[in-house]
This record gives sequence, structure tokens and C-alpha cells, in this order.
Amino acid sequence: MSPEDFCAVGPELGEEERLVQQTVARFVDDRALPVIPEAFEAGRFPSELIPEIGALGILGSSVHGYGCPGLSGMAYGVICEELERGDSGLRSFVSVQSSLVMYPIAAYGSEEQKQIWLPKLARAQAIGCFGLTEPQGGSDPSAMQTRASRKGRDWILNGSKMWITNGSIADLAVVWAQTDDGVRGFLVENDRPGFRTQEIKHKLSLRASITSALFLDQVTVPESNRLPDAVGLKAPLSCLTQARYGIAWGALGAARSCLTTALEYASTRQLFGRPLTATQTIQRRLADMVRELTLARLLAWRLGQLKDAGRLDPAQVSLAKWNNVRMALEVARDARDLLGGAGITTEFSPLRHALNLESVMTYEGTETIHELIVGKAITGVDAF
Ligand code: TGC
Ligand code: FAD
Repeated sequence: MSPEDFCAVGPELGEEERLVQQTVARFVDDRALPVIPEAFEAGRFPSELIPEIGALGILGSSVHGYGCPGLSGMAYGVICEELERGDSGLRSFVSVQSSLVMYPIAAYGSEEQKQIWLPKLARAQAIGCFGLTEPQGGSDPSAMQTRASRKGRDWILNGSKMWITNGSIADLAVVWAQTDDGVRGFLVENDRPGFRTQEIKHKLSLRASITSALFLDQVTVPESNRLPDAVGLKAPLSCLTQARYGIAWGALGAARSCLTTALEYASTRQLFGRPLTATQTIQRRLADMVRELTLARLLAWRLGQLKDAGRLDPAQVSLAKWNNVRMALEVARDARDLLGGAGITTEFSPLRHALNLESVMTYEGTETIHELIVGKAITGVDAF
């Protein structure tokens, strides 16, 4: 029995999903993991990998047509899992491009917007970012202050966005703004006068990822840059459902990396005349990691089935995002401790994953927000 897949979910995947998994796993092992520890330490996104990610053909995995692969929701899940086994920053890059930029263009964009952007985004010849969060509080996007005002055939955008993944390297920002008719989405190219980004430095988490602030000062975009079918807050929230689904799978990858590292270390580390794995406490801790990972995997797999059957409810995604990220964080912290002093360097993955998971717990809805979404689903009462 594999500690990483104790209840044998892998063999239940379809042939295409297994093929995608192998392809992404090879990329992570051969191309990403050799550079990730250094990139994390240096606080840089390994942008040299972008063309290779584009060539993998996994961006916008669930989008059909326009040069996109049109894969299942389950396939998107395993892509996220393998990428986050490498680093949450890699999965973040792909989550944003696929779920938060390509998905809204595919779901809410005009035919012209799809033709222009989706093929380029699918090959990573253009990079996108998603601007929803604002400095005054990300948990309540209904209070957004960024405004878009109509001026003839154009829109004038003013405001700022905070904590935006890929912001400073993005060719295109999907910007959500308040209008007289409610929230609307706009495609803002990075060379529009008045559009500016600033990278956020000094992060202790997601160091191998770019996080930025966006500033919009009288930025003019034509009506043809508005996502015509995105009406109200429901549109950006529906994008979050796609990304949160991917995170529920991605967390499995981070936990797997920590578990296998701890298992290998404990098998070879000799203390008191025997390997660490020969002690009951260590075995119980490793068994507990396997228990947690296995349950989270079953949850992610069920989510995949519901998604592909078109029956996935956002509250179920919230439960899984909350549970699986919490699971991965606990596994990462325990694995770090099990490594003793060796656990504090970048040579071993657990502390890097634990630090990353602090962000993963916060973004795409904090743990509290997901608890309250589940609370609302079971009580009918909105307690935000
Ligand atoms: P509420 O009144 O509940 O909902 C407004 C309308 O939207 C619908 N809806 C959803 N639809 C699809 N998916 C979802 N997840 C949805 N949640 C709500 C809802 O049915 C309603 O529709 P209608 O037809 O009645 O109009 O809205 P609210 O203002 O009360 O807010 C609810 C709350 C707190 C759950 C929401 O604001 C929320 O989710 N807050 C958290 C914000 C968040 O997660 N931000 C993430 C920003 S992006 C990011 O972090 C990217 S990190 C990426 C990376 O690097 O990987
Ligand atoms: P706040 O909303 O200010 O929350 C602060 C605390 O209050 C939290 O503990 C929260 O759980 C708690 N809280 C909030 N409401 C309640 C309540 N009703 N009851 C009890 N407690 C409550 N956003 C984007 O739009 N695009 C991106 O690409 C993106 N990438 C990100 C990358 C990183 C590395 C990070 C850290 C964030 C990113 N975000 C992005 C922003 C992210 O979505 C927000 O940080 C998140 O939604 C929380 O918002 P906040 O940081 O303003 O915290």
C-alpha cells in the first residue's frame, strides 16, 4: 500500500488523467524541484519555467476550444496536486492563469476576447492576474472601492488591488470594479496609461511566487474590454470556486511531499541504537499523517466526481479547501518537527511547505470564511 495513496484512488483515475499526472510529475521532479529551494530562498518566482509550463499544455485545462486542452475537472485536480508537491508557488501560478483568468474569459467573455486571449494564455505567451482583493479587506469583496465609470464608449477605472499573484509579470489583469449597476469585470492590458504594479517584498511565505499591488489611476478601457456576461459579485465568486477546487487537490501534493520526506528521514535516522521508525511514537505520527492525507484525498476525489457530473456546490468546495489545507499544514508542521534541526533548512521541503500553506490558508477565502460558508449552508443563516 502506498503511504501517499493508501486507499488506492490513483487506479480509479481515467487514462487521460493518469497521463496528465505522469507528465506534470516528471516536470516537477526534473525541472522544478532542482530550482525551487534556491528560488524560495532568493524570494524569486522561477520564471525560466514559464515556457515549459506553457508547453505542457495544462493551462486552462478545463476550457474547451481556443487552443485549450478541455480536460476533466479530475485532471485539473491532479495537475494541481503534482504542481503543489513541488511548491505552492507553482500551483498558484497555474491556478491564477487557469481558474482566475482563462475561466472568466471562457465563461463570461465575448467571442473576440476569447479569440484574442485564450490561445496566448494557454501557451503562456501571455500571463494573467486576477484583481479582486483590496487593501481595506479581502474577505468582503462586496465592499470593493475600485470604481468603473462609463464615459461614452469607454470605461474609466480608479482604485487599487492588493496581494495579487502574478501582478507584476502579468500582461493582462482581470479587474473587478463597482459600477452604477453593480460589480463588473474588465480586461486591463498592462500597458494602459495609469495602470501600475508594485511587487510586495519581505514575504515569509510563497517566496517562489510573485505577489503585487495593482494601482489604477484614470485607466481607460473600451467597452469591448468589459466581460459582457459577468454580472454582479457572483461572477468573480464563481471563479473562486474553480480555484478553491484546485487548492483542495493541491494541498494533497504539499502533504505528500512532507510525508515522504519525513518517512525517508525517520527510516534512516538512527537514535538510541535503532531507526526512528522503530519507535511507537514515530510510527503513530507517520500513521496519523497517512490517515489525514487519505481522508483528504477521498474528499478531493469525490469533489472531482461531483464537478465532472456538474453537481458540485460551492459550499462543498469550501469544506474541502478548509479541510485539506488545514490537513496539509498539520502534516507539514509535524514533518518539520520529525526532522529535528535538519527540518529548518531548505534542503528538506516540510518547512517551506508549512510557510507556503500559511498563505494558502488565507487566500481564496480564509479558513474562517470557509467555516462560515459551511455554517450558512447547514443553518441557512448568513453569519459573516
Ligand atoms: P453572497 O450574497 O453570499 O453571494 C453573492 C452572489 O454570489 C453567489 N455566490 C457564489 N457563486 C459561485 N461560487 C461561489 N463560491 C459563490 N459564493 C456566492 C451567491 O449565490 C449570490 O448569487 P445571487 O444570484 O444571489 O446574486 O455574497 P457576500 O457578499 O455575502 O459574500 C459571501 C462571502 C463572504 C462567502 C464571499 O464574499 C467570499 O467568498 N469572500 C472571500 C473572498 C475571497 O475568497 N477572495 C479571494 C480572492 S482571489 C485569491 O485569493 C487568489 S489566490 C490565488 C493563488 O495564488 O492561488
Ligand atoms: P481580512 O479580510 O482583513 O481578514 C482578516 C482576519 O479576519 C482573517 O483571519 C479572517 O478570517 C477574519 N475574518 C474576516 N471576516 C470575518 C468574520 N465575518 N468573522 C470572523 N472573522 C473574520 N487576492 C486576489 O484578488 N487575487 C490574487 O491573485 C491573490 N493572491 C494572493 C496571494 C497571496 C500570497 C496572499 C497572501 C493573498 C492573495 N490574495 C489575492 C488575497 C487573499 O484572497 C486575501 O488575503 C484573503 O481573501 C483575506 O483577505 P485579507 O488579507 O484582507 O484579510
